[in-house]
This record gives sequence, C-alpha cells and structure tokens, in this order.
Amino acid sequence: MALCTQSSKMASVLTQTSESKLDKNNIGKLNLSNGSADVVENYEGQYRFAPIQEAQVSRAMIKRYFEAMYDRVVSDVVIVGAGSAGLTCAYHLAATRPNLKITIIEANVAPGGGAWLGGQLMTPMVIRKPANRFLQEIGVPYEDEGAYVVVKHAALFTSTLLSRVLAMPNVVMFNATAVEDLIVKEDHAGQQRIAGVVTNWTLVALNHDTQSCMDPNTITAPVVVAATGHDGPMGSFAAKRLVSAGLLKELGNMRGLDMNRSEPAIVNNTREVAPGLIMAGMELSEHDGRNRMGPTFGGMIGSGIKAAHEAIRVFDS
Ligand code: 48N
Repeated sequence: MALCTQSSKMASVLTQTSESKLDKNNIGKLNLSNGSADVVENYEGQYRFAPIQEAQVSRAMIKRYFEAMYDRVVSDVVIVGAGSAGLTCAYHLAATRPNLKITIIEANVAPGGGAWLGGQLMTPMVIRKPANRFLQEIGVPYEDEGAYVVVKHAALFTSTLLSRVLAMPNVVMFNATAVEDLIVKEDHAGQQRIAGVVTNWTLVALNHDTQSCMDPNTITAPVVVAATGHDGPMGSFAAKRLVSAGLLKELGNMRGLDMNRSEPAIVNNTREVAPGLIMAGMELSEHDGRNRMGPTFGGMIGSGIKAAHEAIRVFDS
C-alpha cells in the first residue's frame, strides 16, 4: 500500500512541477528575444542555445507534417518511388509546372532507391551521354570519359537531386510511407482509370500479418507515376498490382543485361501504361519485359524526364 501511495505522490509532484514550469498558455509563445540574447557561439565552454520547450519541438513537427498530409490528400500528380527515375521525374515536373501539386510517396526511410552506389557496392556512378546534361542542370560535377561520364560518388548525384527536389515549393515527399494499392475508378466512358493511391506507413504495411486490420489512407490524383524499381521489398509494386487487378494480363519480367539495348528502350517506352498511370525506370522493365542495364543510370534520368512530360500530357488532356 505504502509503495503505491508513494508512487502516486511522486507522479503528482512530477506533474505539478512540469505543469507549473511548462505554463500551458506560454507553450509555443516562449519569448526567444531575450533567449537569443543568451545565445552564445563560442567554443570555450560557453556555447549556449536559445531556450526551448519540448512541446515546441513536438508541435513544430506535428503541425507541419499533418498540415501537409491534410493538404495533399488531393494532389495533381503522385509519384510512387523516390529512386533515380522518380526523383528525376519530380524535379523536371516541378520545374516545368510550378503550379502542380506533386506528392512523392517513398516506402523507405531513406529516399534514393538504388542510386546511392554505382554497382556491386562500388561508389562511382556511370552515366552515358547525353544524360550528363541533367547533371549539368542540377550542378553535379563529373569526370568526362568521352561517351560517358563518371560521378565520383553515386551519393553526390542522389543527394544533390534529392535536395533540389525537396527545395521545390510545390513538392511534398512522404518517406517511410508505402503505396499499398491503387485507387481505380470507372470514368464516364466506363473505362477503368487510376485515380490515386492507397497508403500506409511502411512499418504498418510490412506488419499486416502481425496485427489485425490496419486500414490505409488515400491520396487522390488524376495522374500517378509509378517508379518503384525492379527489386526490393515492394519493387515493381504498381506493375504487379495491375496484373492482380486484371488491368494487365501478365508481367513481361525483366530480361538479361544489355546496356545498349535497354537504356534507350526504357526511355523511349516510358508511357501511360494504364489510363492515369505512367510507368518509369526499372519498374517498366518488369512491366514490359525489357532488358536490364546494370550499373549505368542514364536510362533512369531519361525515363524520369520522359515521365514528367507524359504526366503533363495526361494532366492537361
Ligand atoms: O532505384 P529504384 O529501385 O528504381 P528506379 O527505377 O528509380 O532506378 C532503378 C536503378 O536504381 C537500377 O535498378 C539500376 C539502373 N540498375 C539496373 C539493373 O539492371 O539492375 O527506386 C525505387 C524506389 C525505392 O526507393 C523503393 O523504396 C520505392 O521505390 N518503392 C516504393 N515506395 C512506395 N510504395 C511502394 N509500394 C514502393 N515500392 C518501392
């Protein structure tokens, strides 16, 4: 008995202290002006930050995240997959159409897909000309080897591209979020068309067999770009879903490696594979049955740019 009174006393003392100190009316209104006067940036043991309350940090995140989520439940274009193809599409689309609400859904905590390394865990990235023009556009230095260029570390390309995409005011990215399904509607002509995506936090999506029904969320959009790659826990998601939803007879399945055949084929065949759904990058190799190209990324860049043009065409039609 004594123990439990002790602990409840403890709890009430804790609450009082934190409550009184935390002054409910003052949360978020902490006057940082004198705080900033206290800010000291010297490194002789005097370094001081402006004061903050824990609640301010939580509210700064919650407010922005859920405002973005609320706003983007209706988007103009949803891009599924933030690999090299999806990110290039997002960049080119956002730069060409700054008035479009572009929402990227990326299943991993870390966006970038397979573009953090060149090949076999080696770091240099090879990009065949003329795709190097995109590197010049976003400011990625490279070594010119004639028919191709080499970026000294793949992460230099991907981090630069990612930072350019996230700096675009009309782009919102939700990473650690998976697309679990497609929204499919019948249009006035009775034709089935993709009208958005069904989402869940990835940790939830990966645990549907450990917990009972954890229903998803939705984002509606007249255009969806699928760029979920050819492998990985949820790779080629949309292509596989088209088959299971009866919108595609069967997967073409990615074929053997042939760089010279595969890269132009992926770029030139990036297209609207179902009404409202554009497919890009290596997901297209699975959808169509195209050759793979291995550790060269110019095809992903070209496919991403082509997908952006296709997205504009479909959105405007
Ligand atoms: O990098 P990937 O896998 O896909 P792409 O098409 O952008 O680039 C492919 C490229 O990296 C290669 O594979 C190279 C050229 N090699 C070719 C070869 O021959 O081997 O990015 C796909 C992204 C990843 O970040 C996934 O996490 C994400 O898509 N993703 C999803 N995001 C949300 N919902 C999903 N269901 C989902 N599935 C995958």
